[in-house]
Amino acid sequence: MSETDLLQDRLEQMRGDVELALCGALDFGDVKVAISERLIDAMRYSLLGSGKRLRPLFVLFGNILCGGNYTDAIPAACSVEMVHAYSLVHDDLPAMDDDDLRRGRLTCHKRFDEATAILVGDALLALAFEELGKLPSLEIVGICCKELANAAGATGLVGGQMDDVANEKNLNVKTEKASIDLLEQIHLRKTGALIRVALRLGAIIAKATKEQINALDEYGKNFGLAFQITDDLLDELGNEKTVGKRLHKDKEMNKWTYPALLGIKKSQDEAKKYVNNAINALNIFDNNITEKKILIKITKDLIGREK
Ligand code: GRG
Repeated sequence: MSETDLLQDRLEQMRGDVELALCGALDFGDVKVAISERLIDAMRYSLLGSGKRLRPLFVLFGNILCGGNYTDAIPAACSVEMVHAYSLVHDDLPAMDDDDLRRGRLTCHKRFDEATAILVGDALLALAFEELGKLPSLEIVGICCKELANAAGATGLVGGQMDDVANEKNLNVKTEKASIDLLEQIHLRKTGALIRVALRLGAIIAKATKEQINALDEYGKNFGLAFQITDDLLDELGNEKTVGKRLHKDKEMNKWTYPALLGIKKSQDEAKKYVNNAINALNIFDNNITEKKILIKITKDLIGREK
């Protein structure tokens, strides 16, 4: 078997473990009160669709790179994916991006209805914190709850989304530099905060050193920006069927994106710069760790990704 196949196998094994744990977390088998079947169906529909599972995998990568064996980190992996899934469901609502397609099928509010979609997001966010309660010690549960709340709330995901929405409604384009700085600030929170916290949670559960956490944080920050720029490029250049959602919407809505502000070529160069920065941030970790090799491959593959 070639090294590439071995790395791919390992990645699929990790993804399989995440998938299994996510299914288990939505089993509700031992819950004694009656839960609305419609709510559970809609939660399963939104969480168990065909996502790439990037963020939960990052929890596991952060854990392994810092010496963990990733089993202990599985609940944290599920919790970050739950927050991500909630944010997608709410982002697709008519009051936000008003999208009909997500992950190649109808968005939650189109498949069910708006009220259900709002409640699915609320329930997934709450379940994310319940999931963290399964972590090995009360001290780790406490630290991870604080970290995730910070990343998900006004200082992170929600704050970034709020500025993005506000920006969209007030298109007073300033200088290119000022716009790029503002865009970067939005994406560091809207896209970057969850990616960073995923790596941090994995590391914290492995009882990582400050140096290890800082390195992963730097990796996450740069990966997040590269991920967002390539997401913007996909909206301009991608194939709707492969990406699984409606494209060319940013342009239609006159949204601030990297290609809109910098053009395609400069945006591609920026993405490459952040990919290189991300990979360099991993220098403190041993090159022989299989999962480091996988992480580097995932990072390089951002350039030219098709979904
Ligand atoms: C509603 C609080 C709130 C936040 C919404 C999710 C989001 C924030 C905005 C969606 C728009 C967008 C382009 C976000 C940045 C990139 C991103 C989060 C893409 C989707 O993540 P993937 O590609 O999706 O990892 P999958 O489906 O693979 O999980």
